[in-house]
Amino acid sequence: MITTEFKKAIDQAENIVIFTHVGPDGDALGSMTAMGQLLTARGKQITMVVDSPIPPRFSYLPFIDKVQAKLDAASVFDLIITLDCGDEERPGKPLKQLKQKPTLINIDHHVTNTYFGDINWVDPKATSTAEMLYQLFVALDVAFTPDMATSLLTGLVTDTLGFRTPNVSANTLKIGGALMDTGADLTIITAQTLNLQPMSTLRLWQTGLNHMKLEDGLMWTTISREERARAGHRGDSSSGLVNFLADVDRAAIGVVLMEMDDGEIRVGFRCQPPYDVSGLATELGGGGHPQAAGCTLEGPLAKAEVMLVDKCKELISQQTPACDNGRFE
Ligand SMILES: [Mn+2]
Repeated sequence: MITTEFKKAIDQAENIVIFTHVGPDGDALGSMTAMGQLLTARGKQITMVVDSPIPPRFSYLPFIDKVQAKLDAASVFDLIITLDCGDEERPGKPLKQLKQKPTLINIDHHVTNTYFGDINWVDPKATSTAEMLYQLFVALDVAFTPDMATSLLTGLVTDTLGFRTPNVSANTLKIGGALMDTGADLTIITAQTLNLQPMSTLRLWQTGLNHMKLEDGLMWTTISREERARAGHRGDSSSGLVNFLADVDRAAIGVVLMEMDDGEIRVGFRCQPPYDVSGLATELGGGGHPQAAGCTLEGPLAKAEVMLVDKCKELISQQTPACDNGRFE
């Protein structure tokens, strides 16, 4: 852990800017608002910046109304903290727009992290950046508040899909229990972040499920720019569709290719162990976790699809255990 370096860096700083990744999820926003609360409690001036719209479902998060979409032109900071960002592109434009670059602390759990900070703490075994922050806060002897617990439990719940992913350990549940004891409401967090869906998401799933295909263990679908617009979908992830595809009993890997307004193709990968999609996502310029990763490809959609289907089938044949040969016939 980076307890000593972290403490020294924040003690010396007055104006701290916190970034998380574009297309923020519950771990991104939960971690960011928890860190914002900690630093505010320590008397720091904080600025929280997310280069994307905040999904309305996260409106219950403490401090979420303080998150800005842009940097103020005159901003000067003496410390940068990035949370849940695997590389320095993930915070988007605002990080690049900073006039001077003070010390950057990179706290993240993506196995593909590029260690782009001055102080790096990367723990791919952690279920979430929020779980790492919980450990850091305990080490710093932080007096947890119900609001802090709400932010941290949000990160835990969303990155584990409600404590269901293979990396959930007894310790993850203990941390979840401790956060509930401090005042976080698991029912509200689960309902807001996992159950509640805008109608546009169901329309997107409808389109994606209509086009789904299964070949050689690969379950995939595509969504064109027009289809995405018709569904009224605004985010840059498939909002859980890719999980459905990967969870089909005959699938090894699930993939969604979604064409964005600028013609780029956002790709989400999911798989079950022993399959690992993080290497392929990294090779294609993206990153992520062994069982959940993503990348962005150039269009057109049909060309990206052909290339990706080939690569995924090859990966499945390489990673299929010898005793399972023929499993996907
Ligand atoms: Mn995360």
